[in-house]
Amino acid sequence: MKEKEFENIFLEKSIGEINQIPAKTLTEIALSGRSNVGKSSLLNSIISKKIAYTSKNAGKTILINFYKAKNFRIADVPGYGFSLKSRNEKTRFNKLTDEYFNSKRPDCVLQLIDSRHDLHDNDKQMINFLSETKIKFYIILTKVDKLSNSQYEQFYLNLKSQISIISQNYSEIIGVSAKTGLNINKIRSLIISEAKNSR
Ligand SMILES: Nc1nc2c(ncn2[C@@H]2O[C@H](COP(=O)(O)OP(=O)(O)OP(=O)(O)O)[C@@H](O)[C@H]2O)c(=O)[nH]1
Ligand SMILES: [Mg+2]
Repeated sequence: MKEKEFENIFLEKSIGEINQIPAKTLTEIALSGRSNVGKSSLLNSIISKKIAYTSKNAGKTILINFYKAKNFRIADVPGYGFSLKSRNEKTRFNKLTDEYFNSKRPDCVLQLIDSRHDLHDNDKQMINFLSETKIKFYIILTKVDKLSNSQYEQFYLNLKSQISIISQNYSEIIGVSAKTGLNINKIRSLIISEAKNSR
C-alpha cells in the first residue's frame, strides 16, 4: 500500500526566507522546475489530495512549502524562469530558490520538464548544477497526456540526447501525467525508497 505512506502528509511550513527552514530531521525530496511545469499538480497526485495550490498562471508558488510525512519531507520549491512579478518579488523568490539548492539540503530532486517544450537555458543550468553538486536527481517529464504516443516517444529521445550532453548523472527519465495518473505510483515508490535509502 504505497498510498499509506502519503496518507498523513501535511503542510508543515511555508518559508519566504531561508533562515525559516525547518531542521533537517528527515529525508527531503525537492520538486524543481520552471514555473507552470506542474510541480504542485504532481504533488497533489502523489498524495491523492488537493493540498498544494495550482494555477494556470505561472509563479503561483512563491514560498518553499514543506510537506511532512512520517519518513520524509517533500519541498515544493518556487518555479524558476518566471518574469511577471514585480522586480522585488522576483528577486526575493529567485534568491530563496538559489539559497535552498545551494545549501545542498535535498537528498533527492525531482527535476520537472514540460513535455511540450524544449529544454530552456535555466533547465540546463539546473541539471548542470545538480550534476556538479552530486545531488541525486530524476528527470520527470510532465503533462504527457497532452502528447500522442509517437509525439512522446520523439520528445523523450530528443530530450534524452540533449540531457546527455549536459549530464550522465541522472537516475532515470520518467514521463508522468497528473491528469491521467500515468506513473504516479512509480514516483510514490521512488520517494519511499529514497526515504529508506538515506535514513
Ligand atoms: N493536462 C495536464 N495539465 C497539467 C498537468 N500538470 C499540471 N497541469 C496544469 O499546468 C498548470 C500549472 O500547474 P502547477 O502544478 O500549478 O505548476 P507549478 O509548477 O506548481 O507552477 P508554479 O507554482 O507557478 O511554479 C495548471 O493549469 C495545471 O492544471 C498534467 O499532468 N496534465
Ligand atoms: Mg506550484
